[in-house]
Amino acid sequence: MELKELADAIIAGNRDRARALTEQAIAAKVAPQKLINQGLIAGMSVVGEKFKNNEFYVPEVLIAARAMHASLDLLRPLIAEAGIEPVGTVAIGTVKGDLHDIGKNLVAMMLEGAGYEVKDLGVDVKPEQFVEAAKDKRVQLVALSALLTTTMPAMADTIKALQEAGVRRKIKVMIGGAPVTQSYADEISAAGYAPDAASAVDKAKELLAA
Ligand code: B1M
Repeated sequence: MELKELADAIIAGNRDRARALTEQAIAAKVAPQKLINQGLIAGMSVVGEKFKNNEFYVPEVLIAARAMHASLDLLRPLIAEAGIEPVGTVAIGTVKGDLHDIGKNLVAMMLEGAGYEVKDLGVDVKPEQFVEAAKDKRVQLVALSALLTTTMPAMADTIKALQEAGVRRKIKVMIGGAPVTQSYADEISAAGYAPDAASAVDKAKELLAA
């Protein structure tokens, strides 16, 4: 089976086709890892590029992510059975006091599409909840989202809490959200900043490779 067809179905956001192609591939005993790399990740990286270049907008990305999830849902039991390791584990959330989650969800979906295991902590996540999540030894990256200038200080508080709990050394912190900038990331000593969901995947790769 040509896995480009699966990637194309994801790019087109065609959930039924993505599901049918995945079922066919599973029946043909294509390795789940190959399906993930050459189908799901390949498709979602094109989606990410198109989003970055303003060829795709939020609705197209959400529809593509829905198709990706339809395929991933069929693959999950096989991945567990085969003991395939994710490329990394990320704990993500919108910081304390902030209820905006559309951008955070896009970042989470793109990371998942790139092969990361994502622990989504939701919205209004307190520093101590991030600390708790970071204690999980699989978590290598803590990703903080904020959409309000008034909640940006909660990013600094979270970094401080991670430091005080002694978990900062084993994880990297990435921040993002409309009012957030690279200079703010520098100011609060976050390891990385990304302006959009596709760049967040690039930044996660860069930080985890370092
Ligand atoms: Co609110 N809101 N909102 N809002 N809201 C904004 C953010 C605002 C700019 C509107 C405005 O005044 N023009 C303004 C903030 C002003 C400021 O602080 N500078 C604002 C305000 C003031 C408020 C309230 C205080 C309003 C009130 O009640 N008086 C209130 C606060 C509630 C709270 O959080 N405690 C509030 C509430 C809400 C709703 C609940 C109604 C709703 C949120 C629904 C939801 O998220 N489930 C809402 C919405 C929808 C918006 C706007 C219209 C859209 C935000 C959005 O989803 N954008 C927004 C105005 C606007 O942007 N036009 C606004 C689309 C999304 C894809 O973009 O989230 O930026 P974004 O995510 C991007 C990047 O930023 C980046 O990647 C994403 C994809 O490219 N990114 C990351 C995000 N997180 C990242 C993390 C990363 C890396 C990249 O690494 C970890």
